[in-house]
Amino acid sequence: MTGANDDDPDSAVVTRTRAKTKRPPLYKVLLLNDDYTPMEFVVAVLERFFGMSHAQAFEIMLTVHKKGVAVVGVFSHEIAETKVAQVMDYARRHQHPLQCTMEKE
Ligand code: TYC
Repeated sequence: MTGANDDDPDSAVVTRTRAKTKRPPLYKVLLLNDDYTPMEFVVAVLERFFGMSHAQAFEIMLTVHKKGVAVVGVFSHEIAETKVAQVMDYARRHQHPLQCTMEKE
């Protein structure tokens, strides 16, 4: 540096206060209620694809049933996409109208 202010301690401009270590965005995976998918099927989905215990899965299923929607997990974009695809494919193969979506947290 050759500027005229190099020896003036008050002339420095602070442009960065922390390291730029941005975390990748996270996505909520949501399960939606419907009138036709059996409760036991939803519980099985939550156990199979989201690693929940039976009690946990039953509780979340009831939340969706009563409130219309619930967050069933938070993941990176790629993992969330995979979970949604797995649930939608499994539901379709069993001919249930269960819907699963994702949204940025
Ligand atoms: N409402 C469904 C029923 O009464 C059960 C259900 C729960 C369906 C959660 C979807 O994501 C869901 N059979």
